[in-house]
Amino acid sequence: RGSINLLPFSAIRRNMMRDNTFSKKVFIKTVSDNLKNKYRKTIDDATQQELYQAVSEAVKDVIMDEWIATQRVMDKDDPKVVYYMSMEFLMGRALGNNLINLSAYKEVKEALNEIGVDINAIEDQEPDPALGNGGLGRLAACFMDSLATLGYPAYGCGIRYRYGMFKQQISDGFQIEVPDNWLKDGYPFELRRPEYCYEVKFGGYVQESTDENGELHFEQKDYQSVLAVPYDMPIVGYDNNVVNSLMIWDAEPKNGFSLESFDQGDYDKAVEQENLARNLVEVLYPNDNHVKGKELRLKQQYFFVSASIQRALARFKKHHSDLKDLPNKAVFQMNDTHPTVAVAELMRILVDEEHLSWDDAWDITTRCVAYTNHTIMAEALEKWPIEIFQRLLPRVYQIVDEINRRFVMQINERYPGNEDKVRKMAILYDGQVKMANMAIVAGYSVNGVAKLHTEILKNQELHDFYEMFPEKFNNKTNGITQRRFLAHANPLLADWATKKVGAGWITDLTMLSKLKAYADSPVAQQEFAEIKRANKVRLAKYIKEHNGIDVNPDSIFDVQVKRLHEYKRQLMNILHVMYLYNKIKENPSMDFYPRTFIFGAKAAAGYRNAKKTIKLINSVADVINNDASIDGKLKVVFIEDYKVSNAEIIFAAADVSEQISTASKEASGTGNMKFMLNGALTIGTMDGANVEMFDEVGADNMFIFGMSSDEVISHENRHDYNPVDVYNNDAELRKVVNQLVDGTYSPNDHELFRELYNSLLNPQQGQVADRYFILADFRSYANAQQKINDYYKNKSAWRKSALLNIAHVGKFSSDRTIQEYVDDIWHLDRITVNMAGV
Ligand code: GPW
Repeated sequence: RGSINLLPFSAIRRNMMRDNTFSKKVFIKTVSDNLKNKYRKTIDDATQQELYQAVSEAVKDVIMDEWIATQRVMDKDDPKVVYYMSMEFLMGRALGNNLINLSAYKEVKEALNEIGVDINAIEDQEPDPALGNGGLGRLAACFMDSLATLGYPAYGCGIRYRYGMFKQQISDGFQIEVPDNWLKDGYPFELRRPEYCYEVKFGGYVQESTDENGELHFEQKDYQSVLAVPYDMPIVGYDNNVVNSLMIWDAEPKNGFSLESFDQGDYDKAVEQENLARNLVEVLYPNDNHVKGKELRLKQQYFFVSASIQRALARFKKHHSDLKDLPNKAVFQMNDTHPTVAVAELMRILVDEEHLSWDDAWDITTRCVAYTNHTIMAEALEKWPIEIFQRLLPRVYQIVDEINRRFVMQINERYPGNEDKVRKMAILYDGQVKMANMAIVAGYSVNGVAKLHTEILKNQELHDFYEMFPEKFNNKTNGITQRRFLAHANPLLADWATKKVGAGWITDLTMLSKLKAYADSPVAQQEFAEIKRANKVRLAKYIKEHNGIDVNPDSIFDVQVKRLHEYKRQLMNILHVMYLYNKIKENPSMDFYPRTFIFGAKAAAGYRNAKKTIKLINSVADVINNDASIDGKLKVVFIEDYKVSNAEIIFAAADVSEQISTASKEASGTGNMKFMLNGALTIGTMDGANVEMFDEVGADNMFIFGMSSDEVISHENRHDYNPVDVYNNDAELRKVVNQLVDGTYSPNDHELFRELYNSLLNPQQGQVADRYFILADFRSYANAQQKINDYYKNKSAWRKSALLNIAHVGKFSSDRTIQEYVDDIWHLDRITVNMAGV
């Protein structure tokens, strides 16, 4: 990369902050200088990708000044820092969001306009850094945004996967996974930091020795190691000069591949070590709410955790010599159990490398780590075979073993002779390392992500732990960032809200409650309707371009976008579409408001039922969309490659938000909040954060249906649910279920959807029939959908409800969530970054 002189733009931007003038001329000059220096091109002959790079470099220059200033404050003030440790950060595109948070989006958009460049087209050049699967990874990204905006010192710690979430192509209705080479053109918003490299060791054995003072030492021998190299991404706070860092780790071979090893006869070992570095961060595991005990996954976990802790301790040591002060300066928040090896790694470093006693090390560790649980799904519980764990991390395993030994003693003290308690709570049991148990035992805080979820943790899933450590348990209901999901995603609605209630909502979402005053206003309702329609036209255009399907922007846009999972019940949604189609065919003049059912979802590559559901949705779409006899009343669209960037377009355009998980299964959900923020009405179960949305917005403005979580859980405990009874007693539902296997949607292969049929009625070995209560909830769902049909016809009532949803969304900002984490768990102080004189 050549050196680029970018000073003019940043200087001008700072002038802009002073006298409110933005020099488009200087900005354009910066962009054209960048094009010249980077590509030997002018604006006229640059490609869109080159323009994107040049614009991003210009923006990065501004960010750099604030980033330097923020790091300087952190160095000087030495505040307590949160290290948010997560296997996933689903960031979405950076350029547009950074411009929003620099409060420079409009100015840059206009400047680009003047040279005939469309900012949307430039933004579309950026790949989505998709270093995450779904909700959990996106939550981490929203948290980073809120931390910076609230001015809290924070590092995100994660992995720089060379391939993020796969790109989804739909071919003949089937999902095909295509590698996502997001780094191929170079990513402008990352900074390689080779000066903060660390070694991470795998395998070998532990050598014990005694020194002259009679003290025991443990040393890992004959290991393979890789070099962890961090790349920092700037996290720009909203209009406050604060720029935090996301550190994502790349793996490099320690010495490169050297002939030296060959000479020593260690050729094989050198090859292995080289391959380890190459494979380690190659790809994100594409599973959501499901783990497979793959050795490479554990390697990834230890790799980023060890490197992050080493960097955190190095930072700490710049200011401190006594590690007992660590809990006052650092907290490690573990995003689910994926980084839980942090507990043992921190212990290892404190005991083996810093020579603290076990008790001192344990005291420090247990005041530095905290754990967030994101699911009660059994298949998402991480358990590693001891054999793998011990072979890969021999010294870390010894430490886990000792943590376990001491904890089991504690259990026995409290519950003498109660082997059941040991069975359920021990960290090592049945040949397995149970990561959640270690996270709870070591963590000083254990939190769920919505009220209902936390209650289920306390009363069911983690009840034994709750009984032992009630003080650890707390709730932190999830939230989302309004900067991305309103300011950036929906500029029309954002501007409208600002006109009505001022711009305060950008950093205080509860300000939108002032919109209540407009809910009954015919003018406001009309304005809202026009904005919603414009956003529907925008999505219709996207669908036309990507799917070739014409959709009617005056139909109800009914949307379910999220990972494909049986508990999320996309199958129930499409069965209901099939049901509606049957009804319209039987009675073409029935009362029916035109509806477009929109789906977007990626299925884990090996998840058969999920993939079949995608095929079913596409097959149903083919039949319905091509049936001229229904007069376009019903359309079905499957949006290919659902990701953060198209999510922004989709949320803005939705009328109806489908949040239909089996009650008790969706820990929180966050898409539900993004729809609400954009004025969609929710049809949903009393699950996850839906419950709290209902508390905020009220029964009149939401469509609730289905079994409660208590009902679901008691059926599960009593094993007394029989879907065949439901099937036998509901002729219309029976017809729909039969259509899965009678060729209606698969004329060439009647067996194509047999597995889905079987999952409902005819469980295969080891399965439970209709595990997610689709048939049980179907009628109640159909009734709620009927209510939507009727309600939408009353334009004024619908728009009023939509406005009330927006007005009551305040609680669901991740700013509120982060403030609660800070108050109850992290105890951080805000920093202020002043750019005057820079
Ligand atoms: F299984 N979530 C997710 F708990 O997106 F680890 N992926 C996951 O692997 C897990 C949870 C895990 C989601 C929850 O399903 C969702 O309900 C929640 O809103 C989100 O995490 C953020 O808390």
